[in-house]
Amino acid sequence: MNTTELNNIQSLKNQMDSEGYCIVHDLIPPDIITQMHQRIDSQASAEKQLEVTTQDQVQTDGDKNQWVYMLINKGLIFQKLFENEVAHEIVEHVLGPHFLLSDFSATITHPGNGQMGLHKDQWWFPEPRMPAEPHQRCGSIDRSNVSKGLPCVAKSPINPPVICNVLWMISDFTVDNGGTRIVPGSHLSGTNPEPHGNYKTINSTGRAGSAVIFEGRTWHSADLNTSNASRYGITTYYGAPQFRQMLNFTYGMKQEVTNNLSSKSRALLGFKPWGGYGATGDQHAESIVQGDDQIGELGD
Ligand SMILES: O=C(O)CCC(=O)C(=O)O
Repeated sequence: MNTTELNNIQSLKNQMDSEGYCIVHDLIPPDIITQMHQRIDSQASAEKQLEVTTQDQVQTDGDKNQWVYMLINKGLIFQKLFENEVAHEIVEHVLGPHFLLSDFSATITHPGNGQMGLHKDQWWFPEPRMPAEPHQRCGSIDRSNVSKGLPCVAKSPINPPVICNVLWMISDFTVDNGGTRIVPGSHLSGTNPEPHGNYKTINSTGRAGSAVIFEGRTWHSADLNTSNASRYGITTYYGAPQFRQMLNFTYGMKQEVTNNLSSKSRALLGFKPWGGYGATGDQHAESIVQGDDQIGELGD
C-alpha cells in the first residue's frame, strides 16, 4: 500500500472524533528521519553530559525518560515537522483553522525506564460546572487537584479539545519499546485518569516517519521500554490561539532562528496576534515587533 492509501484523511478524522487519536503512516522519508535521529541523539547525549537535561513533569519513577526541549533552537532539520501539511489537516479538523505550535520537543524513552503516568494534555483546562456550584479558580489548578474518573462517555457537558499533539516516530514505535499508550475513547469522558490506574490501553505502533496524533482530552503516556534500544519521538503539540503556549517561543528562540523563519512559521510560533491577543502594539500586525523596535515615549 502507498502512503496515500495508508492515510485516508477522512477516516483518520473520523477516528479522531470517535477514539481521540489516529496514526498517520510513513510521512517523513527515511533519509530525513536518519538525520533527525542523529541530531537528537547527539544533542541528548551532550545535554546529559553537561547535566542540563530536563525531566518531564508527569513521570514518577526512574530517570530514564529524557526530553530535549525547544528543538527549534537545536537543528534546522526539525522545522520540516511542525509545518507538515498532512498533520496540519488533522490538527485543523480538531482545532479549526487557527492554531499555534505550543511545544516542540524530543521525547526519548531509554531501556529500563520508569512508567510515565497516564494523563491528558489539557489537564489544566477548567471543567464545566452547574450554575449553583462554585466555579473552579483557573489560577489554582495543578496536576494534583484535577478531577479523576473513568474513561466512559460523560453524561454531562464536556469541554472541546483545545490541544492536538502530533507525536512523530523518529524510531520505529513498537509494543516492546514503549510506543505511546492510549486509552481510546477517553477524550469523551470529561475527566482525568489516575496516573497509574488500570485501564484498557493500546500501544501506538508504526515505522519511523509515522506519527501518532491525539487530541488534548485523550489519556495517554509513554510506555515501558523493555527493548534494548532507545525509542525516539518528537512532539509537535498544537494549541488553540487563545491559550498561552507551553514553550515561550517568541522569547526563547535564538535570534538567528527567528530571522530565518517563513511568515507562516512565525504565525505558528506566536508572532502573529490573534483577536488582539499576543499583540505588542498593532493588533492586526502579521508579526509582532520586539520591545527595542517598538515606538516608545514620544513628544515632550
Ligand atoms: O513519549 C510518549 O510516548 C508520550 C509523550 C507524552 O506523554 C506527551 O507528549 O504528553
